[in-house]
Amino acid sequence: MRLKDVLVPDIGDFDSVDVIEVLVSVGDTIEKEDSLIIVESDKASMDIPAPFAGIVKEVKLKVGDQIAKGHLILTIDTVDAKADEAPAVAASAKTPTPAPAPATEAAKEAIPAPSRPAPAPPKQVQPARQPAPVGSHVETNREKRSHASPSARKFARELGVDLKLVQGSGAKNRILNSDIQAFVKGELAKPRSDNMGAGVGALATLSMPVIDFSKFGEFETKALSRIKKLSGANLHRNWVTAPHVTQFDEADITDLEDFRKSMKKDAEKRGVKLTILAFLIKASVNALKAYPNFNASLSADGDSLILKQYYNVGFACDTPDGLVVPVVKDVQEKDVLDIARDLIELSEKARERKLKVGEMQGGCFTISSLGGIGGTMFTPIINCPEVAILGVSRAIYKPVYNKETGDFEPRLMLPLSLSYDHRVVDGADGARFTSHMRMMLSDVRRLLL
Ligand code: CAO
Repeated sequence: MRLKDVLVPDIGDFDSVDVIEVLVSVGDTIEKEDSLIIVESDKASMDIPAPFAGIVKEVKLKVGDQIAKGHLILTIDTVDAKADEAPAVAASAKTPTPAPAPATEAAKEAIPAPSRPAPAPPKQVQPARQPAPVGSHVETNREKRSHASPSARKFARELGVDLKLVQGSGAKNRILNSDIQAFVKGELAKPRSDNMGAGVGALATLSMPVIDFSKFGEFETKALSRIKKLSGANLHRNWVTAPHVTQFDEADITDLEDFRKSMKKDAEKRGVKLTILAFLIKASVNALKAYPNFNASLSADGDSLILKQYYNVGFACDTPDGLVVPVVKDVQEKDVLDIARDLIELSEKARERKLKVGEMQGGCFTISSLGGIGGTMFTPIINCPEVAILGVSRAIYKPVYNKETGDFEPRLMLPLSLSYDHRVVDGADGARFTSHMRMMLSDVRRLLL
């Protein structure tokens, strides 16, 4: 073992400077010129590099210490590492013999000047450092800190930015001031969920790691559509603010489907495509009337319930640009054919990007039908400030036991998934609502009354 002390070099015109970062710890293997600490004066911050390679045995200062020229930074064991002497080694301070010299007798080495002294850089100024070769122990230590100049670090500290989260665009991924600015802009542009405090305190989530996907294979980047960005932010807010419960049920729509098919030709003559969705909208308004808490919104202060006297039902519509929710207005005044007509008009407009803002506003309840596509069940996200949404999956024939005949009969069963906001709706009412829907859809006469 050959121990050498590393002292603070000439730091220019300053009596003392503050230690703002200690970049190494005991046991670290370091190369000559690796940054050891960062110090800051009232004018600038600067790295202090290692004068030689070795293994750190003791660190003699900490963040917040005030230090001056000659102050002991740390002790390095230079035996196992290649002791590449710094050019500015003071002859009088050199260790006369190699190990086993005790630490107290360790040689006092002068070291190169800081990498960026200010205001007047002396001739010992070191150039900006580059990372050590990948795979070395030093690289592992460096991974803990980001590759940035002292001024960029200072800038990040002033803005409260954690450099580990910033992607560098400079040479060898060095983080530039412009990267920090771009990071802050990006963070500010992200949707906030201040309303319920999600994302803060105990609910705070880990930030998503920045992953270099090219390490795993080829890929291409495709920008999200404006609709996807908007609906994504809304869906996220709704998901984290409303405590969701999803009630599942099945409705026997065998008779309804027979009726729909019998009406289909007639409807087509009138220019209308009659799908199950029109009947579902009609049935849902009947259920909303029976259970008014579902036709409601929480007031902005969360202290009361706004019970609506109108019945507007939105439906999720899949478009090439993403999901939109047009609203069928005043359903209580419409028959099934009127509703089917509105569905065609609104979904065509949605797909041609011709929907007006007003045609997507004022909804009381939403239906998301994936029945034309497939699937057995799903849990839809509430379209806040509405308090419930009905998910509909593909109807299939199932054997259903008939108590009167004692036989199993093939019945067309429609899966229903009702997600509701548990702040407003109790579980019992959730089950009552889907039971009501089941009853309405199973008896077409009731539905059309
Ligand atoms: N079970 C079985 N068949 C169904 C069905 C169901 N639940 N729902 C619809 N069908 C049938 C229709 O009756 C129609 O059959 P016919 O041609 O014999 O009449 C066929 O499937 C196609 O229906 P459709 O999808 O064209 O019409 P629709 O009124 O049922 O739906 C619309 C219209 C706009 C809701 C739909 O086109 C759509 O965009 N669905 C996607 C909604 C979505 O993305 N939701 C997810 C939101 S959450 O991410």
